[in-house]
Amino acid sequence: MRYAAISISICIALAGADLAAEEPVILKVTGLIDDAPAHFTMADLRALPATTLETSTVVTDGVHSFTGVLLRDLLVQLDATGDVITATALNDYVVDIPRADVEQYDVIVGYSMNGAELDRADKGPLWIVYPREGHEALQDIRYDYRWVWQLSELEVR
Ligand SMILES: Nc1nc2c(c(=O)[nH]1)N[C@H]1C(S)=C(S)[C@@H](COP(=O)(O)O)O[C@H]1N2
Ligand SMILES: [Mo]
Repeated sequence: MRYAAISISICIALAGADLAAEEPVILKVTGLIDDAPAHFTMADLRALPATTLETSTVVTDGVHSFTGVLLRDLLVQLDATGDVITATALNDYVVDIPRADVEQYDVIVGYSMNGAELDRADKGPLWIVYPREGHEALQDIRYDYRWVWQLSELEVR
């Protein structure tokens, strides 16, 4: 009886591990938030209200449609209190994003481009996208640095 109970719990544990393997965490948020660290899978991000921006980028031709979560809303949802967000990418690229950027502009944590999920081998799975189309001030190298592709972590400071 006891062994049966143990093997059942092992089965449950393995089933849990399997589910976790199917849905990897793609974004970690740390620092000055309510309950750090916060972990998001793609499904978690897709469950939040989505925003779509039509914008040019510095690395592609023409205007593209990007969909993702407003960084402003994500920070509010997490009760973030800091003024700077340090963004880190899978390739260890790190840059500071002033929170004022996301208050002033609709900056998104983008997960799809032209309706297709961002490719991990390219700029995905997450890309910070600024609405540079229609905001001339954003067409500047200072902002280009903040378009973090392959985003993996945000630290609120
Ligand atoms: N993950 C990641 N994001 C990044 C960078 C990088 O090296 N890694 N470079 C930044 C810089 S310096 C610029 S100008 C823009 C465009 O960089 P790219 O032309 O190398 O794509 O992306 C920014 N985002
Ligand atoms: Mo750059």
